[in-house]
Amino acid sequence: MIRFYYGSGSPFSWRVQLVLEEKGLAYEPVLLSFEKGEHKSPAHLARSPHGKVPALEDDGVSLYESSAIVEYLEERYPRTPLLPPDPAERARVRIEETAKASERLGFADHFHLDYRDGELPDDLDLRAAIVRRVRELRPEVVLCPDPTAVFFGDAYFNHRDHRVTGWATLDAVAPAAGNPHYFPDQIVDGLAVHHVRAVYLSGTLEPNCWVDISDVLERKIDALFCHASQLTETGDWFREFLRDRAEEAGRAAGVRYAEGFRRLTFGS
Ligand SMILES: N[C@@H](CCC(=O)N[C@@H](CS)C(=O)NCC(=O)O)C(=O)O
Repeated sequence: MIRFYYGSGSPFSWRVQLVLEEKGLAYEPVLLSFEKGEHKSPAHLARSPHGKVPALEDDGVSLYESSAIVEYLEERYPRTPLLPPDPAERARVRIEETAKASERLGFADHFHLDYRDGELPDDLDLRAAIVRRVRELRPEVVLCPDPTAVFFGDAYFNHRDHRVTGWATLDAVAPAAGNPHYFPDQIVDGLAVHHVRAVYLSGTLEPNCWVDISDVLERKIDALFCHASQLTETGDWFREFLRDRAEEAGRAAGVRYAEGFRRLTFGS
């Protein structure tokens, strides 16, 4: 029988517990009291050398670190996989999640460029695809990740796909979309050049503009939570963390909740 060591109110423990429940595995939960210091006892330190929860024992295997435990459970007990094993089915789940998020946000439309996770190349094809969308949709404002935001603190750096998306979108917006000498085949196809008025860069370390999101913060969080198969962090604490971040930006903007962007405006 699996033995699951956890602490009260511990989000890293929830992560493992959600997986145990989702996979329908039988397990014995063992609550360690933080107040009594049970997570620092010699017995627990033997399982989890940093004296943290969660930890898991299973058939002679002893593990700590929630993400390692989740990976172990997924591979050791594949009968109820967290995601469909078939890549096409997995892709379908992701597409459905995006559709749900888009609906929650009230988007008029959304589309996929069908690149695989972690494999987005900053090449001519990607720029051409974005330029084509810009020339078709003719937006006033384009939003994309800030590709210059690389290091967030000393424990996280920006995912490569985000950085590539940011650079490719910026290069597509200006000068490409507005210049007939870039991707002239699209002009031959009947598309006209388009000049975007502003780009808002999200996830930036250098915000110069704040948008009041007080009325829509919960909707934003709900939309994020629609991407369930992509989230390793779930639960109320994560919702609270997102609120805290918006509150911090709100202080800079003088409103309750805000989101900071680096805004670039072109022309007059
Ligand atoms: N990276 C670890 C983090 C575990 C962790 O920080 N656990 C917290 C509870 S959420 C803990 O045991 N804290 C007690 C302590 O650090 O003394 C994981 O993913 O399992």
